[in-house]
Amino acid sequence: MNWEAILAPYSQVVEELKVKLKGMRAQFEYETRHSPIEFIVGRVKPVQSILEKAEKRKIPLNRIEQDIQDIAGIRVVCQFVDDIYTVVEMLRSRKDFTIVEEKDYIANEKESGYRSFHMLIEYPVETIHGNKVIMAEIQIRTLAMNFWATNEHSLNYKYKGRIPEDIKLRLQLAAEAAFKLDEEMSKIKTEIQEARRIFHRK
Ligand code: 0O2
Repeated sequence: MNWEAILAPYSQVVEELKVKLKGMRAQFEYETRHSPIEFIVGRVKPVQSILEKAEKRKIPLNRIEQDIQDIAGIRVVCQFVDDIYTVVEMLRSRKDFTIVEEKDYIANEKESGYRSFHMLIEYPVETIHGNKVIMAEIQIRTLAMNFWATNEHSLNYKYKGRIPEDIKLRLQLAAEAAFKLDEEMSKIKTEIQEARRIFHRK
């Protein structure tokens, strides 16, 4: 398989979405006193991870583009939980892509303790062969949720998906602690935002 050719439109989508979301972030900074977006990252799933996911889920090679929905992935990281829903609303009102599915793992956290809001979109991109609709996954989470998920992801990698029970339990407790931190920070949100404004004026 010519992976470079297959993945080229996915890279294009990741780059376009990053530019657009960064544009939204900049506009928020000019026009309002607080941007709901802290930072944006994006990646195309490495070929090795695509093949591993396909094998795990018994997806044949000719179905990879349809059945693996996060080959193009964008992550939007926010300061506060309610910023996540502001971003979700903004994405829902956009006309440049179609939302296919939404998964709220904040209201319904995963058993692991994972929290994030996932949006699956269909994004039309122009290629040298014409228009192609590419599926992409946008993950929206707070800094605390991102800290937890990054660490849990590393442990999952280390233990090849079989994290020992005692560490699993610690991770679940850590997920609750991270969520509590988000809740506490939300309660003093106005204070924090004022402090950030004073700091940036200096
Ligand atoms: P990578 O390396 O991040 O690309 P499923 O995994 O079957 O529950 P599904 O249908 O693939 O879920 O989609 P879902 O639930 O939207 O999850 C896809 C992505 O969300 C994952 O991609 C992770 O990035 C993230 N994610 C979901 N659950 C967890 C979790 O418990 N812990 C962490 N750290 N991340 C999670 P990949 O392909 O697994 O991995």
